[in-house]
Amino acid sequence: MADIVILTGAGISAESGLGTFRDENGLWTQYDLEQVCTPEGFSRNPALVHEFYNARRANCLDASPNPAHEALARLQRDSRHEVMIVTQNVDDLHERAGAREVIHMHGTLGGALCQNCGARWPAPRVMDPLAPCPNCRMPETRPDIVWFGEMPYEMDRIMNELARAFLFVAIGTSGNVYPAAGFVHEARLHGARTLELNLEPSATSGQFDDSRLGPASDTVPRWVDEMLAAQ
Ligand code: BV8
Repeated sequence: MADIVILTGAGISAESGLGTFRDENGLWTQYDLEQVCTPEGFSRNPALVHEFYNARRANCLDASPNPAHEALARLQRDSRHEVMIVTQNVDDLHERAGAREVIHMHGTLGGALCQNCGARWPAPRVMDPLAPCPNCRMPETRPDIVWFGEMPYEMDRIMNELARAFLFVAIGTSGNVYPAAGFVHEARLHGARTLELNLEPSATSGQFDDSRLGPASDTVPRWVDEMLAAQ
């Protein structure tokens, strides 16, 4: 069980070159969320959705973890506390920085799912809407990503960890999307201290005990150094 729960969002991967969603020229200014991030959008135009995620999968392969990802992996490795990382991100930069057991509550670009039979397998670099599912052969494959209106993964486990943690830290998230944006409330309900590390104030900044503004590649290593020096 974790003593420290860390929630990350697109902002932690921004300095690795991966787009955020709601910053200026963010992903939601280039694509219509309804068309590429909802089950309805997928059934209307699966080719557009695969194009959107194929582009992000390619970006992800070209990207590298930044000092913020590396600092969190160091905290997990060197802290005497149990540290759990829950991410809204679908990239694998936490893992490539050495983090362990990362919970991807919104799924991953590296996963594929069959809409027809529920089979899961590692996603190819480029997913094709006409490709048959390796299990049921139906051409209903999709990225294993949680879209709006779909239940995020591992919610029970996340809520259990929030109920026990003494510290909740949110990094690089605008606090617009639920249930992730509600985690700070959940943590406070159970007496945890709460810290936000973000480039600018988020929609939930007022709910955090402490908030440090700045780029994650600067604020996260600094915070991790403090945590490790204090133990
Ligand atoms: C659910 C997929 C229930 C992966 C995403 C009406 C109808 C239907 C649903 C709802 C509704 N009203 C509310 C809802 C719930 C809905 C929701 O919250 N909508 C919002 C918009 C109001 N949520 C859902 O639908 C969720 N599911 O509720 O299910 C249910 C119950 C029972 C049974 C079934 C279902 C599902 C939510 C997941 C949706 N999937 N994406 C992908 O494509 O990547 S959401 C998308 O936004 C991403 O996943 C991302 O994780 C998420 C949040 O974005 P952020 O990570 O915060 O990124 P953002 O750009 O917003 O912010 C970046 C931040 O970083 C900024 O603050 C910026 O300042 C900062 N930053 C930038 N640079 C840096 C930095 N910080 C530090 N350093 C830097 N360098």
